[in-house]
Amino acid sequence: MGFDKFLEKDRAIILAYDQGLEHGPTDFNQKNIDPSFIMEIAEKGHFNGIVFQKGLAEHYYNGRVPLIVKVNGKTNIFKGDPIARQNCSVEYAVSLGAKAVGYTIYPGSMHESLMIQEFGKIQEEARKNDLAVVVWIYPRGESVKDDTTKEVVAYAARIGHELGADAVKIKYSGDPASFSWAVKAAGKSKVLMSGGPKAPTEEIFLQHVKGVIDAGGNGVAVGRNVWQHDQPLKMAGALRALVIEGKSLEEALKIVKG
Ligand code: FBP
Repeated sequence: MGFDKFLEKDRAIILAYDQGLEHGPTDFNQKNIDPSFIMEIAEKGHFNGIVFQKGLAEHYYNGRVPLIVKVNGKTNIFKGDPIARQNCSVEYAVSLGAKAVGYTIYPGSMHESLMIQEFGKIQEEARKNDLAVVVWIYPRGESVKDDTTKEVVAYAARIGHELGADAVKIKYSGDPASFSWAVKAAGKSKVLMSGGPKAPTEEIFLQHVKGVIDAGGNGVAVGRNVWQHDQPLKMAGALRALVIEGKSLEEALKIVKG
């Protein structure tokens, strides 16, 4: 089943670019607002996968990097307990060239059951179409006070595993020891760290990535820390060094600053 197409030595660096829907153009500058620029980073930076919503996949996907079509999403205009509903069928994702579908669940939201139910159908549909399933699990809403504690992050990972995801995309819990509990909780699902806003320094971001690998995680599915960087391909090189090649933080920093 599934996620092997995205793995290299059991690891993966995935480039996420659905922020135009999730956050709006506020994340973008003159260059990275253009999805062709991101497609080029994914290819030249040797990413193992790229994430697009269907609209971008229709116009910009070039077939040269494995595609994950995100099949749900939401804007950040509404501020209540979050819900993101399906906007693309599995069948249509296949027609766009997808090798996986992506779906976000917000456990803790008052709407979590709708997303869990909807994801259940998508997961089964994906299995019939031999597509991998990646689930973004972001505990969020009134009931969630801190989404990066050891227990909350491990719970997120376990939810993905219980629901049949091949890979779970979760937040970093702050250190390798606590994150290794999430990796355990994820069982046979692969574990990818979600990036978040551009970190104050490259070192902070890359330290987190190294922590994920040290904890036994499989890699990252990140966006802003790559395509908001002045030199996205250097950041891609640093990620590849840490995640795929198992290099040290010092070596990765040399690449990104070099
Ligand atoms: P980033 O590395 O840019 O944070 O991307 C990861 C991601 O999961 C995107 O796929 C998604 O658009 C975004 O984060 C959602 O961010 P949030 O819901 O935390 O605002």
